[in-house]
Amino acid sequence: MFDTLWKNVTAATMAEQTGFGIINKAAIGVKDGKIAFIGPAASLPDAPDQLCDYVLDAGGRVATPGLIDCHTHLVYAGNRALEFEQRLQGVSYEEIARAGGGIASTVKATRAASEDELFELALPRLRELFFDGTTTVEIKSGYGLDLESERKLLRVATRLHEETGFRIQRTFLGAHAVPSEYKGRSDEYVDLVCDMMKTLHAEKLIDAVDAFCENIGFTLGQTRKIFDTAKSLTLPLKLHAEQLSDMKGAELAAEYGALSADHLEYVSEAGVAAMAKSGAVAVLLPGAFYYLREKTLPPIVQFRQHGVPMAIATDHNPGTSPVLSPVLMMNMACTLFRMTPEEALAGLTRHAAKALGYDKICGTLEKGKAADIALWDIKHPRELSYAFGHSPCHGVMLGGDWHPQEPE
Ligand code: DI6
Ligand code: FE
Repeated sequence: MFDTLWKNVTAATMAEQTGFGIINKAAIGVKDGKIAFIGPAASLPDAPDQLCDYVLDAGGRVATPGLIDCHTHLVYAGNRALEFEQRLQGVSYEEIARAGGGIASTVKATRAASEDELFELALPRLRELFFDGTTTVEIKSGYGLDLESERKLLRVATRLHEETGFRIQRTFLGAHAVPSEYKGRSDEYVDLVCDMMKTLHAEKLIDAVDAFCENIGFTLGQTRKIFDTAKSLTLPLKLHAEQLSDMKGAELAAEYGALSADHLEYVSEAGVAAMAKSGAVAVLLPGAFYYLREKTLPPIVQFRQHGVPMAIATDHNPGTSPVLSPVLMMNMACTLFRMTPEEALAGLTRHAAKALGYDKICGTLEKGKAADIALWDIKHPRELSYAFGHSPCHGVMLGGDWHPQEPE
């Protein structure tokens, strides 16, 4: 009846708004890569051995939906450790960016790297996420900034999916920065971004479109132009908004029906209300907040009051968040943002799925959803936010295939 059957599971289904959706002494049956049964083992129609040839005793371990890292810049070359040192000596992120460092230095290294080199650099990063229970990752382009290089990044993201089976959303972030050859001609660069988008969309390399709306990035008007082009191609939208200042990006994202607005430290209550109305997810990025030693917190209480779903992601990138641990992000969401452990886990599962438009496919443990499941060496899901510095992940099921962290 099932391809795999887990028994003796503490299932944190995240399918309910409270109590982690816990089912104690649960069984999870998997068929054809999907969850075919989830509920108390006592309600199985027969003894486990009668229902399946491959029964795994989970020993009371906690199962959660496979984690979803819904905002990363995973494909790039080089690193920015030198810039990290400079920042410690008092130079700001904005000053470094304006002086041609920052994103531009990663663009230079990335343009120089071959597709194979970029793949070999990105694969171990993806594996680290996997060791932390991750099954779905969003990957943005944006360190190429010309047609050939942006294509290279999106092709690497495509290959990462093909060669690992990870669910990967490929987001075109041509509007990440104005490349040096377009210095002072940002409107012309925006035209190029729109052209690149059309070309790469026709090559089936884009699943969604993002832009960096910021005083060191792109203006509201330029973002609108990019969004109009994306809409004409029926591509889903997301936006880096209000990371360093209030540009009213959240309002724009809401107006265009974007899946999410991300960062949001400086969003106003009007922006929060607009997001609530449009149904956009607030993607919060505690790694970047921590790394930039930001003082202004995203307005968690307002998001709660207005009912805006909050997702959490690593924002993995070499400049402002060189982190590869979603579990650490759960801890930081609690310690830095004062979110609850349940909100933090919802942020990496149910709400992260919504931020990608994948909420029908994954993000909760429910019958009919993908069998993307993380199994943890813990007794209660709140422990995921509590401890950090090691991964309590015992193993991951990806589309029905079981991958133990250590050979069994
Ligand atoms: N916001 C960020 O935090 C990253 N990109 C963005 O738009 C930073 C990217 C970098 O510094 O390389
Ligand atoms: Fe980002």
